Amino acid sequence: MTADLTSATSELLRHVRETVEANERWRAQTLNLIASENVLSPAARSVLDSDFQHRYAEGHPGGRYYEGTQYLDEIERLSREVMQRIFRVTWADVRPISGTVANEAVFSRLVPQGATAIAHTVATGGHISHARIGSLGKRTKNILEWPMSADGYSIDVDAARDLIHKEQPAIAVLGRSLFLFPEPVAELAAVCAETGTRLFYDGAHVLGLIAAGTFQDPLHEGADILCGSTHKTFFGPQRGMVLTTGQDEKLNNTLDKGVFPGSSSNHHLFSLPALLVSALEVESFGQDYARATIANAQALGAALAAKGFAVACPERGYSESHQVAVDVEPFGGGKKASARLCEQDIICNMNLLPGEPGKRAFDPKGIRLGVQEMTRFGMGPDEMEAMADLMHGALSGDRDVRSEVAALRARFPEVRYAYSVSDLQ
Ligand code: DSN
Repeated sequence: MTADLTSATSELLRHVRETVEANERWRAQTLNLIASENVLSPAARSVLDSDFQHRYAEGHPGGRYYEGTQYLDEIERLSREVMQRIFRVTWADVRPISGTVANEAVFSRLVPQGATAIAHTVATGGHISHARIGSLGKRTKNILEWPMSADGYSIDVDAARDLIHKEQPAIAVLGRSLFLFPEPVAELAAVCAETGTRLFYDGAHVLGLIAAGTFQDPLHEGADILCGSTHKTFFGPQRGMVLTTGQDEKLNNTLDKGVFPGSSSNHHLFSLPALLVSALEVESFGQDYARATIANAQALGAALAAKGFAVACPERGYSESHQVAVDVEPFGGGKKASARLCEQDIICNMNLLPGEPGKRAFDPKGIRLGVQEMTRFGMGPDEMEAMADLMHGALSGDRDVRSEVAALRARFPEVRYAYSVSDLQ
């Protein structure tokens, strides 16, 4: 039966569909370099839309507050098991619905009101949930800044040890959103153990690299807790996770309550099967993918530098992650440059660079580039070089590069490092 719609409603309905389709078409002809995104494989997408969309499942498999959850219980149990295997631990909570919600579960239980914390500022790459105006800031405004190396991209370990010793913070927050190099986890773990400081690692950006063992292994280097989102270098659906080694049962129980009822009730069940399929893909293909991603970031950094761009950390090989940071002040700053690139179908974001005041967030010097999505479509170092040339063309003159961008992108239509839909038959 067709509803008797007013013409305005029917026009609006058509507009909804057309807008979704227009985005799909446009995305397929762009180069996406947003460092916090990625794409699902068709296999993972094939289980994304199901009856789980309609259901509730608070609690744990086998211990729910609702009946009818036996099939979801199976998926959740398996998801937990696979994550524990991938991260070589015995405790994982896959229920947080995002990285920030996972962080909230931790901060809300482990940071007493008004306690001392240490974290990165947004300018040195810290996530907004680590800031005074974010999740951590709801617990305490007493957030000290990590002392940094001269280039601003690494923690000054000796100064950080002294700071922890002197201030004895309740929590020390590592991990960032602008994240080029590993954190000194092992170097800080001993002093944190002495001062009773919880060493927390926000691995949202680099979770897929951690899973692959190609970046660092925070929990086995001494961090107490690892949180992350599951849709960046870990190429699953948009969700979050909390992990520990599993050895500290009291900590596990505290975090469990932080997740539920602390920061979520129902947990967007529809996306859990897609997370499970993606996690199995990470297990099968994650190492090759992570190596290719890091090599691509280094290749893009070098190619941009060869074109005259001020890429961060040339003497350190530009990056050991999926990201590259570029000072684009000569092109009018991050806001203007990222807008111009987007007009030309190259999508990235403006970003504060170390040393900039937080109030410049809407007009910073830099842009942040992430190669993880284009790597998933199979691009390699040659394409990074082509991309650098297109960016140079778009920013340094009037060259309209849209058709060249579309031609490059069209050569890589399929998601790689993935199962096919028929593998689920
Ligand atoms: N802050 C977002 C980013 O890094 O893009 C993720 O939450």
